[in-house]
Amino acid sequence: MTRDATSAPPTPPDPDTRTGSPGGGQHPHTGLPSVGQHAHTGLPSVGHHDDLPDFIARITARERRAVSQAVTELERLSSHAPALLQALQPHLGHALVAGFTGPPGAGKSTLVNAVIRELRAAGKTVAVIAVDPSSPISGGAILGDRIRMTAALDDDGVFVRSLASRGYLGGLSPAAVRIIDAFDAAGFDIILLETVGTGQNEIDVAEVADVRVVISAPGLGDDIQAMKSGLLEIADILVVNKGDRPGAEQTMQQLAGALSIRATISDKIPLLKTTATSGEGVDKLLAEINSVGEHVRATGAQSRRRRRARYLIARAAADLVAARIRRGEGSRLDDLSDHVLAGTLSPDAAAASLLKD
Ligand SMILES: Nc1nc2c(ncn2[C@@H]2O[C@H](COP(=O)(O)OP(=O)(O)OP(=O)(O)O)[C@@H](O)[C@H]2O)c(=O)[nH]1
Ligand SMILES: [Mg+2]
Repeated sequence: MTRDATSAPPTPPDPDTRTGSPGGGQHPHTGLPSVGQHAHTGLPSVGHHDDLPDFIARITARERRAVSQAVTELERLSSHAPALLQALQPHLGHALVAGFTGPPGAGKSTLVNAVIRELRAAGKTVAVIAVDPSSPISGGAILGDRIRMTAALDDDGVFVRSLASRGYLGGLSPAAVRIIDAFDAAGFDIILLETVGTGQNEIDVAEVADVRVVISAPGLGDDIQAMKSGLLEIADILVVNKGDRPGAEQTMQQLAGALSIRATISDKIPLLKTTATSGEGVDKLLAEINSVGEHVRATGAQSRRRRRARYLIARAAADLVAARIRRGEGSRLDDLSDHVLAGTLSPDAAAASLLKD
C-alpha cells in the first residue's frame, strides 16, 4: 500500500474528501464549504467578543466542553476561529507534540492507546489528534472508538479527537495543526498526532511535530517498504511494533541495516521494539520521546510554534496557487501547458512563471 507512496495516492474512501477540492464555494484554505464559516450554521456562539475571555478561561482550565467547542471551531474554521486563535496565543508553548506515523495497519492507534495508559500512570495529561483516513483499508479500528472502549473513558486527563483527512489524501489537514493550539492552551502535557505515513504526509508531520515517531511492523509487505517514502529520514525514533509476531526481529535487523547506511544519523536514532497489544516496550518508547522532547524544548517553544505557523502559511500558499491554476489563467495557462508538453519548459519553470504573474 505504501509502495507507491510517491505516485498519486488512491481516492480515499472518506466521502468528505470527494467534495474536498478547495475553491468554488469552499473556503480556499480548509476546503470546507464556506457556509460552515457562518454563525448561523449552528456552531456554538462561543466566540462572540463578550464571551471570549470567559471562553478562554474555561479552555485553559481544561473544561471539557469548552475544549471540545474550541476544537470544533478551529476544525471548521468558523468565523470565530481567527479571534479564538489569537486569544489562545498567550497560553501556548507548554505541550510537547509527538507525531506517530507509519504505514496502514502498523499498529499506530494501538500504540497510541498504550502510550496514553503509560502517560496517565505517570500523571501526565494527553490529547490525541487522529487523522484517520485509512482504517477502512487496513481494517484497523478508528482510534476514537478504540479509546472509548478502553481505559480513557471518563478520564479528564485524556482528550481524543479524530479528524477526516478532508481532501488532503491521508495528509495532515491544516485543521489538525490549528487544533494543536487548543490542546496546548488547555494545558495538556503532550499531544499525540496519529497520521498514516503515505506520500506527502510524513513531511507534514516532520514540520509540525516536535518528536517524530515512525512505526513499522513485520508482515506489512516487502522488507522495509514503508521506509522508501521518506519515513526513515524524518524519524527521531524508529519503532518496530508487533514485536510478538514472527519476523519482528528480522524487521529490526533490516531497519538497523538501513540506518547504518546513513552513518551520520545512525547513532542518534533509537530503534525500539514494542508490542502495543501487551504494552511491552512502551515504557522505553515513552522514555525516548521524553528524551527527544527535552532536547527540543531546549530550542524554545517560540521556534517550535513558528515552525507550525510556517507550515500553515506554506499550505495556504499552495492552496492559493492551486486555486489560481484551477481558475485557469486562460491563454496564459494554455500557453505554459503547451510549452511543458513540448518539452520547452519544465513544470517547475512553468509554475515559477505563473507565480511571477
Ligand atoms: N499481534 C499484534 N497485533 C497488533 C499489535 N499492535 C496492533 N496490532 C493489531 O494490528 C491491527 C491494526 O492496528 P491499528 O492500531 O489499528 O493500526 P494503525 O496503524 O492505527 O492502522 P490505521 O490507522 O488503519 O493505519 C489491529 O488488529 C491491532 O489489534 C501488536 O503489537 N501485536
Ligand atoms: Mg489508526
